[in-house]
Amino acid sequence: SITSAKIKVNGVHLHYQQTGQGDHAVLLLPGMLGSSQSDFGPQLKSMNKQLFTIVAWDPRGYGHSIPPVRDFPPDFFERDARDAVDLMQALKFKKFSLLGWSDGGITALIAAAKHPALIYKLVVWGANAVVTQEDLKLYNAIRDVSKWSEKVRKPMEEMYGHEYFAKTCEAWVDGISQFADKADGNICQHLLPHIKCPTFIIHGGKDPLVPQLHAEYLHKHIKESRLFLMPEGKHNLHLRFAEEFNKVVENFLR
Ligand code: TYC
Repeated sequence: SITSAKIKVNGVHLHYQQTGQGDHAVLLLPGMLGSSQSDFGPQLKSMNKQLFTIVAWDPRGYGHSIPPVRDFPPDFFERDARDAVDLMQALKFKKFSLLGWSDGGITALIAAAKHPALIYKLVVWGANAVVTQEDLKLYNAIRDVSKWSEKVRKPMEEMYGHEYFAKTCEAWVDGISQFADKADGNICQHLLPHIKCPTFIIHGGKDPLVPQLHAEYLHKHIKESRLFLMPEGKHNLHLRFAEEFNKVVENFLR
């Protein structure tokens, strides 16, 4: 069974889902505007519950962790990283692995770099440590949510209502674009050398949102990392190819 609960962390009532009885605790971190419910159905359902205790969280301002309204100060990824680690500590997990998708991958990279003693292993996919000029164009192409595909837009509008969804998407584009003004478009590249845990980087060969150079960059700068390409995968490879994704991730974690 999958339980759903809230716990107060850093002044915010964070929502999470939890399943499994394994000794190995893992936290699943969703992408921009994502939540445990929208982003991790196949992982909560099908990952091995004897081996793992699986927690999936809704970052503040996303999913069912509202209020607060989501905002994007310059340190929003660091804030998410602190919330994520503090959530797992509040739930009494001493050491755990992080599985982060896209923005959740960035959060996981920062958390692993800042808390090496707490993180056992790290898995990221569709993540990036820098923002390039090309990325800026891609971000601006999704600013207007009426241009999103029906398939991706509908669950978001059901979760948030049209107005919150549209506003938060625009705020996200402005928020992530802030990094392009920094030297080298840095988000967390300076932290990558501090990641000491075994790291598994997955990338979809057909990801239209995050160019493959980001995965290669992460692999180059994270010492204990392995890069795995899913040639047919797009950005949502863990949903579209859930069975293969779960299998390779479980093999890496065990
Ligand atoms: N980072 C977003 C996420 O967390 C996905 C995304 C990447 C959106 C690039 C737009 O141009 C973009 N799911």
